Amino acid sequence: MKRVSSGDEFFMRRTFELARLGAGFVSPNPMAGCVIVKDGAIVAEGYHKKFGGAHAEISAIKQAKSRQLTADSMYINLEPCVHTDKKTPPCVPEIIRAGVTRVVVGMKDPNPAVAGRGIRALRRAGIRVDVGVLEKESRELNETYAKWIVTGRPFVLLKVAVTLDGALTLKKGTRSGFSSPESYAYVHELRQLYDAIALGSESILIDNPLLTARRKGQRSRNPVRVIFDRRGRVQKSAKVFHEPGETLVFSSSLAAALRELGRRGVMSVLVEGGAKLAQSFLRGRLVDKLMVTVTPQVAHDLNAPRFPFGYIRFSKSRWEIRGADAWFIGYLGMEKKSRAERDKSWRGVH
Ligand code: AOF
Ligand code: ZN
Repeated sequence: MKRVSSGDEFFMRRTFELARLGAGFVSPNPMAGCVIVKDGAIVAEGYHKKFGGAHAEISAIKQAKSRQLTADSMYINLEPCVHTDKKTPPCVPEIIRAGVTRVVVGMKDPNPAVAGRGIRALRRAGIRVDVGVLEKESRELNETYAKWIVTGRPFVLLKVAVTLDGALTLKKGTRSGFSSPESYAYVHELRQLYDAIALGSESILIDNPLLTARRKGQRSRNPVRVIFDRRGRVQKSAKVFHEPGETLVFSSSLAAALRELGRRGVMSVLVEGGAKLAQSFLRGRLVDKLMVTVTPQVAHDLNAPRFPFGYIRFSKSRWEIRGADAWFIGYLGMEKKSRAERDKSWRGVH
């Protein structure tokens, strides 16, 4: 039985804030945050700071000990680990030793090496464990990790910006940045969150972008830049090759490239453009999540190119407002149509 109070949700939200401080530095581990509560107040906090470093629970326990406080409850967005044969010792024995009497967990660890074993081990030690507080939010926080740890392939987010009338540029044959400053700031957050940014050769040739993560006042790291260039058109002089961080060029199929990235521990890919690459990802059913930034401007030209969505179907979706823009966020559902029907819907979009 789950007994959840609004206090539980408050403390769980704090674990998300802490977990996010590790964004971009912990992959391919999950983001994890932990708070220790005594008599209804937070007495210690911790988060997973970098890959190979201490887990969130261990940092929080250390902080509580340094303040000579004992814990009664512990909140953590992800089930504590029990498995060995990894970089750090398992958390469960430390939690038991710390004398915690109740553990509140956002979600089960989808890692097949954990998958409920951590929860069972805590319960066997007589600790009350409540699982599933803000579970939906916990899952979204680590959605890229969950896909990669289970399938070995990276989670793919496709991001597109369009005008109110669905155009990709204001005028045919031009490139125009039309999103709001708030949307641009969020794109840099996404670049921090995702392990890799992917672009087609066309975008490199036309825009010559930097593809770095630039956030004001926070530590940033650059994602791996991935360029899909089947015809070898991108020159070594392109700016992406001269920025800090790694740049990989693939001439293979997208599916093969994603498998290779997954093998290298890249658990998430942000596809930023252009329209042709986006279409190939959608067509190959390689997209997990789609974000469309809609700006309150209309194209100056009825011939401005439109986004070639083809036939897609969303399993879940929502809108978020950032500055003047509305962001559509949708998850791609499993196709019910046959392959032939789907291909028919794609015909004519090139
Ligand atoms: C936790 N707390 O803060 C994290 C967990 O190689 P290691 O020792 O860092 O272990 C990585 C695995 O531990 C990872 O695949 C996932 O199952 C879990 N991550 N667990 O209790 C944390 N980051
Ligand atoms: Zn752990």
